[in-house]
Amino acid sequence: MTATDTHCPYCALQCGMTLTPEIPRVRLEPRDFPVNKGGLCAKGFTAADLLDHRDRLLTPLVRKDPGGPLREATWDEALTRITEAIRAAQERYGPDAVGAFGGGGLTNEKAYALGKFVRVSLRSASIDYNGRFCMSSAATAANRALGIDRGLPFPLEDVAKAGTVLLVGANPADAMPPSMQYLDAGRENGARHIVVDPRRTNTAAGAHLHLQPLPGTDLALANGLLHIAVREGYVDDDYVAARTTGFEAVRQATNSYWPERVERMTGVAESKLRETVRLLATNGPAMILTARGAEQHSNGTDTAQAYLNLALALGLVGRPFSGYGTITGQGNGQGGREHGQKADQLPGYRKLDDPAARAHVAAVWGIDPDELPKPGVSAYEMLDRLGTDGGVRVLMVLASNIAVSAPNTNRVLDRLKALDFLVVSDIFRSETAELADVVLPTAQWAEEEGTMTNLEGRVIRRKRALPPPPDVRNDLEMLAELSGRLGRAESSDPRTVFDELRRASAGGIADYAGITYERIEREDGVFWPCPSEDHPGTPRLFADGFPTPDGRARFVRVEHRDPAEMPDKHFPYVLTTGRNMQQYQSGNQTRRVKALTVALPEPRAEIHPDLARRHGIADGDLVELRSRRGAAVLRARLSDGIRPDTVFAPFHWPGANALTSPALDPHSRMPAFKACAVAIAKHERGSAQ
Ligand SMILES: Nc1nc2c(c(=O)[nH]1)N[C@H]1C(S)=C(S)[C@@H](COP(=O)(O)OP(=O)(O)OC[C@H]3O[C@@H](n4cnc5c(=O)[nH]c(N)nc54)[C@H](O)[C@@H]3O)O[C@H]1N2
Ligand SMILES: Nc1nc2c(c(=O)[nH]1)N[C@H]1C(S)=C(S)[C@@H](COP(=O)(O)OP(=O)(O)OC[C@H]3O[C@@H](n4cnc5c(=O)[nH]c(N)nc54)[C@H](O)[C@@H]3O)O[C@H]1N2
Ligand code: SF4
Ligand SMILES: [Mo]
Repeated sequence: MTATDTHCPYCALQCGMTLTPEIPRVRLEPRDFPVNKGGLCAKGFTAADLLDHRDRLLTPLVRKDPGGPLREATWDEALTRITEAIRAAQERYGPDAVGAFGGGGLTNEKAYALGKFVRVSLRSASIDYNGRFCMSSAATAANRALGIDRGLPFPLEDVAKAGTVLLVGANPADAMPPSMQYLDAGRENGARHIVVDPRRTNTAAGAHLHLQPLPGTDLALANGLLHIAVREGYVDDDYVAARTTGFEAVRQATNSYWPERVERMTGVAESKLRETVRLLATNGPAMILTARGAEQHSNGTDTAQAYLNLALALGLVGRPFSGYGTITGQGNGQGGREHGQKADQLPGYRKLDDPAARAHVAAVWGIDPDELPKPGVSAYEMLDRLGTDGGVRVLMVLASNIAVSAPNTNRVLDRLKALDFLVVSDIFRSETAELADVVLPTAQWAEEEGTMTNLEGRVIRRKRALPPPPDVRNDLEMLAELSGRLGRAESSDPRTVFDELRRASAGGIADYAGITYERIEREDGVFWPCPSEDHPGTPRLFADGFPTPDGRARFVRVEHRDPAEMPDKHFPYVLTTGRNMQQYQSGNQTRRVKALTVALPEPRAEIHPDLARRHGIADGDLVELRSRRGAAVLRARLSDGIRPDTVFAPFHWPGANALTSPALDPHSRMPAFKACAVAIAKHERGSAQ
């Protein structure tokens, strides 16, 4: 049988793999693609196990009576119910009462089609997606500072050439194992890596320095590093003068972040702060990379901004093997935030409130610009208002399992139950699908064509290696059919949709106009912006200038703020949440892979032995964590690698997000997944979750 070159279904590394259909199963082999160079993690290696998994959804499901069970149905019945629900809600409450929640795992074509479906076929403003929970803070900060949000402004291979890398709230050893080859190569050549993480992760364990701050104090840390850089004469004055604006206000703001004070605020020793600055400034080329640990806070945008300020002051951005980047997470986390499934956005990273952007996209879509809705509200705000006056009454969820992954899930579950009608498109019956009125079975990655944009901004091809099961459709087909029933014909052919996306993005920030399926194939991916077919694409940004009105990068003054919720007498510890190597996101896929659940069968809360002792907890005991919003039971894993005032819980199972705080960053509307206050107690009976 023929082999098909494609990419992993999971994270933003988008490791190359080859699939060969065989009887009875598909053979999956790693591929020598420029990003993974033959490497795969345990999730990638086992991804094909889900193609013929017995839990797979094979027909639409419909709930005939409220409270009754989900039963198998035909596509016609399912889609008829959906169109009826849409019409009824829009007649009664207006167009915005029907909304969609998308995902950063969707191909560019599907993300684009979903945004267009909501704006044009539904005429609704109500759309947002799980990237709001993921990338939004770093994206907002990069847009402010650099005029563009491309997670890494350079290929990943540049990391190997950096002399110093500062990783803030990033654990690639677990989140993107094959990417470690670049850090390892750097280290072999004498590079110094500094990891900022409240836990001694596998990434931190291999680094030259590990800074272990209290969660939520990364902004103070960055301002403290800049303070030292100013005092010790490390600021690149020529670069600052020639290529930036706004430094003076930032310099003044950092005056009060003297090292002793920053040590008190963060818990990081002054000597380590000084060593970090010295390495960044003198052991170049130097890079600063942030990920969710720094960004998923009620001050996440300003925190990312503070690291951008530091990178600009040291003259790193736009120099070879240097700069600032954010490590994008989901498979299409980058492309998914460029083409219109975000509440305020049109394709090509255009803004929905920009008249010129509206005119351009409306012309491609063949409508009047006035017919385009206004920007809608962000993900958690939309969820928080489901079923209320002015809120969404009929919600379509594609590629997200919000019942597990949204913050404050007890509230979100209440709101989902208050909907008139919930539609979920998924591969499996997720916790969210269990609440739906209609569940639509969708094709998996190996069964569809499309493009994805990886963490480097490299647009790559997802290719079909085998057909989906007979009664399973992909989301493009589903959206086109639904749109047709609502009176507007749309294509379900990925190439046709991609060509339309190219036109819609032309001239925008994320310009895909010159990218074709053939070029992607020939060139091992094409980096955007790529405005014409004879343009080589842009692997590296900022060498000559910034896409801001005056061509300069902007410093933005930022000040430390305490996390929205601080520990107190009743909830004395900080809970932070994140990832384990063997599970992916809400776990709806990876909890069904035997090899992965054998390796990690249940959620484990990481607790320092001192804290455990205080509460009579031994390794392997069940513990109950409680916050103001809910409780969760997890298995204790004692580790002296975590701060004694901090508990870490993975969110791959229901539970962690019953605890988390929905406090939103004021700029990005990112929830504070990485810091809330909890109490802990030994749990005597029952099982984890
Ligand atoms: N195995 C696996 N890999 C994944 C995923 C997955 O679910 N599983 N998901 C993918 C996605 S969508 C994403 S977004 C990426 C995320 O990739 P990462 O951001 O690397 O992963 P996280 O575990 O969320 O957070 C990283 C680290 O931040 C630390 N941290 C917590 N609070 C703070 C804090 O206040 N300050 C600092 N400095 N650090 C803190 C945590 O201890 C954790 O080690 O991973 C991608 N890869
Ligand atoms: N406490 C806490 N919560 C977090 C985070 C954290 O660090 N801590 N991280 C946040 C982050 S960074 C992220 S990215 C989110 C992720 O959380 P979710 O958005 O829940 O991500 P997934 O679990 O990947 O959900 C994707 C769903 O879509 C299905 N799916 C896969 N491909 C397709 C497709 O092509 N079409 C359709 N229709 N369905 C598909 C999968 O089976 C799965 O059910 O969680 C956020 N929540
Ligand atoms: S690192 Fe990411 S893309 Fe690579 S195999 Fe693992 S999950 Fe897949
Ligand atoms: Mo993410």
